[in-house]
Amino acid sequence: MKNFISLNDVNYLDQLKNLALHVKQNPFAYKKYGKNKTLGLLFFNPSLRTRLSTQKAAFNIGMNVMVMNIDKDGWALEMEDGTVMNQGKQEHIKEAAAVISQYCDVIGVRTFAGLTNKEEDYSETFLNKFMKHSLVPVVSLESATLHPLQSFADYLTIEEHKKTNKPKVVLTWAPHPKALPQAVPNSFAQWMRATDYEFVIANPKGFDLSEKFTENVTVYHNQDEALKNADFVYAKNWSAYDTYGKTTAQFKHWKITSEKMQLSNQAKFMHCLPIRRNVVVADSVLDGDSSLVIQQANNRTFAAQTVLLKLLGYEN
Ligand code: SN0
Repeated sequence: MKNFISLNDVNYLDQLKNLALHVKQNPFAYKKYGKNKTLGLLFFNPSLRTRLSTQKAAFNIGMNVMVMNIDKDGWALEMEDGTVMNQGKQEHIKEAAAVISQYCDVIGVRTFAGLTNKEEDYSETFLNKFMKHSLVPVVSLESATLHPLQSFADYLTIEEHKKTNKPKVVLTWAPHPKALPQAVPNSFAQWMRATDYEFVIANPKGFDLSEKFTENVTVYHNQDEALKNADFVYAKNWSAYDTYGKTTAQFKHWKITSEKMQLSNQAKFMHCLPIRRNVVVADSVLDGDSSLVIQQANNRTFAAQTVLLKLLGYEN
């Protein structure tokens, strides 16, 4: 695997899943593959799970890790070629990416969507520029449009908890006080479409995701209808794609409550975290037996460990 920025970097999903399940049972069996290798993690945005689980994954295979909150501790990076750099930005991405590449064998980068310029976000301007100048494999720690490590962990969690071969998985929009990126739902949709599951999306009118990620997926604008017979309910807020970055204070009734979960087939509740309690989901659901959010977060380690092994050239 050359880079891991999307499901498109995965050749055989079943093989990747089997490796992850083996890694989860034998986390320290691959120690020799990361020996004397260094992982650099660059964060332009906050992180809890991604940062810690990816570090832990690297430690499990014997890698060394360097972490940098590059937005706070680094120089401000210029992205444009040919700029006269006499303003606020001190360093060009060309030198930064090349220099960091010399210290690392794999580089992880987190860059959220700016949510102001759809073209720029959806062409993954920053990540592509970074990869162009990086000399080593790059793993996305959530980019403007995708969060593949999260989706891989979500997929593993569903595989572990499914009771039928073709469970019904519902991705539902949920309310939130802020405008959030579409990366988590885009990515989840991309991975779910690669499985045999029955996958549907529920969101209010005006909140449809980009068709690039939802082709052939049934989209309900009525949440109750979508939840019928669901085996997994994945809640997530996202801001509008069409009226880009817009959000709304309406649709409070899209919050996931115990009553809503009763419409399902005793579904498991999922969310990537962090989650706004009693806005996205009621305490009773999040604290109840059906919630898988902690298991999802645990699987982040094994998803990252599997991806790091593949980026280091491990063949299974
Ligand atoms: C990010 C998102 O993409 O939605 C990261 C999720 C893994 N979430 C947030 O930024 C939540 C921030 C908030 O205000 O609750």
